[in-house]
Amino acid sequence: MEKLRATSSLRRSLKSILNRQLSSISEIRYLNGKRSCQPTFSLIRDYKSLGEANAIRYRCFSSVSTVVQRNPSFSTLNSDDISYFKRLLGEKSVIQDEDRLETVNTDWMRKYKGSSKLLLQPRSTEEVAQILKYCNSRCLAVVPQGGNTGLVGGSVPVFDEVVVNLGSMNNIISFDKVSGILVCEAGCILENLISFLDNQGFIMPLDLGAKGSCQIGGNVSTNAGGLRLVRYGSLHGNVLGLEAVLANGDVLDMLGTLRKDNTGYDLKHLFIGSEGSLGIVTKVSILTPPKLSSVNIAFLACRDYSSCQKLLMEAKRKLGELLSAFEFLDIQAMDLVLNHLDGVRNPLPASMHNFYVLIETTGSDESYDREKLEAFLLSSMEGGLISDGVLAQDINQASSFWRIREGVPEALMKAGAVYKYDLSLPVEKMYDLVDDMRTRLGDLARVIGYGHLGDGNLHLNVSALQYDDKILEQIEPYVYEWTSKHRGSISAEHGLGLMKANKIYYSKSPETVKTMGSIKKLLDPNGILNPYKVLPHSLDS
Ligand code: FAD
Ligand code: 2HG
Ligand code: ZN
Repeated sequence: MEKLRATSSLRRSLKSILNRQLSSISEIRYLNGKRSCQPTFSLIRDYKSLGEANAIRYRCFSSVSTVVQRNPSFSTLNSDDISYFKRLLGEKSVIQDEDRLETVNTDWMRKYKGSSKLLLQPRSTEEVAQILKYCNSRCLAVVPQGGNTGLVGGSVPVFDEVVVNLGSMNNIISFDKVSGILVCEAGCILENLISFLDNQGFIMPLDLGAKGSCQIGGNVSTNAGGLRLVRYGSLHGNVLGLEAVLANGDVLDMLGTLRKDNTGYDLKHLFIGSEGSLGIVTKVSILTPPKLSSVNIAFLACRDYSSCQKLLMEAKRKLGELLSAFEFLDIQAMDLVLNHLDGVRNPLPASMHNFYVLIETTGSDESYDREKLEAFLLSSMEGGLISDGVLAQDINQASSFWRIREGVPEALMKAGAVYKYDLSLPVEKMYDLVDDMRTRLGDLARVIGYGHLGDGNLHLNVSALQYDDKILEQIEPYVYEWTSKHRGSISAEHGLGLMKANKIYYSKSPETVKTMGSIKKLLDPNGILNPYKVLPHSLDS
């Protein structure tokens, strides 16, 4: 009797959900190009100098043991270097202005800060090649930089490395409507590519909250995952070719546009995800899927994590090829967003729920897609997996749902200090770590769990009013050991950067790391490219 009553109330609830369904498909066509979460730069921190000229100049809040010495074999800039770069690039592209340097020396989180005295803005591959050739001959260290939205301290200098920002190389080279292959320069901002493709009837196979600032070269160099990976897979599959400049200035033209090409080693993969440590990516060729007309977004509440997990299994089985995003956030993440972001409200206002799931479907047949989604929602409600939910009825509502999910990093920044962990874990174990961390930290800090559930990627964030070593000691190495014990990855999508260069062994065997070191040595014998990042510092000696 109890069960029957519950079922009929769930049916009523579902009916009201479905009544609120997207009324016009055409309204939502431009959804993906429009939803945008510009990174904020409002949080300023005090950086404590460690004092020694050759030790790291700033306080690194991310890892207890990250203390780096400047590599003594690197030269320091002199006036001849500046004159050379001015002759090569022209005065305007050689920047020594303090305010601009402050921006490129500081990362998005305001957590890592270098002290570079020089920013170079090349406009062509040839200029990049000349810069690197010169830097290599002078043993000047270089940091390749895109939109500087990286979250692991990889995009900013550690000491006085020269910053080479690709922002001026932002041309679209070609787009083939038949194959959907886009070829562009590395400095194109992701959101601009999304808008360009939207007009052509295509979409980018990746999308992320930082799209307004990040560049495709940065995306490729970090092998960024984001919100669509569950549907379109990783950039290792979507990037068909690229052009990269090695440390000695050699240009590797691997800018193929072929789906199939088995001629020898596929070296482009070395540059996808190597975070600027092997070369500077200057051009990219990428396969883009057609834009489909029927997009639906459901914002759902679940009682517990186990329901989220079962809902994912059901979504994969019942929505199949339509599923284009499956994201989750816990009540603590929702609470942060509601408290720190203006104009954001919970679309399920009756009461707070423990977990929220955002599901997006994308297809080409409106009535078929809706039927499938309705059947899925109905059975999930009857099965008790969903406790409440709403379907976006127009583009504004759809954007407001995405704003909640994409707004979490920004809300975390506004809340104060944040320790970020980006983990791949078996889905059934994932939230146990969040619970464990809550027990370990008690009142010391808030623990927030959210992320790309569809890809088994947890974003574990620990939020506190200020950075405190007592907090960090409770988190590390516990989180890394926990992840390693479950054969997870300590970097699902953000990379290793400076933050996790010395932690690589938690996810990779010594032999694998040694081979990576040999590749680095081969391609960059002087180690000038993004030093102190990605690989453990012990390999440098
Ligand atoms: P940067 O931050 O400038 O650089 C990142 C790394 O790539 C550095 O090591 C840099 O040296 C190297 N690099 C940059 N350009 C080049 C180049 N042309 N050649 C060689 N090396 C280069 N990441 C995800 O994976 N998924 C997400 O969902 C996601 N969401 C985010 C949301 C927000 C709000 C923010 C702030 C960040 C998010 N990120 C996410 C992290 C970040 O946006 C990505 O890593 C992005 O791909 C970085 O691109 P970028 O152009 O900003 O690169
Ligand atoms: C996201 O998915 C980003 O929103 C940022 O990858 C994750 O803030 C984070 O930890
Ligand atoms: Zn993410």
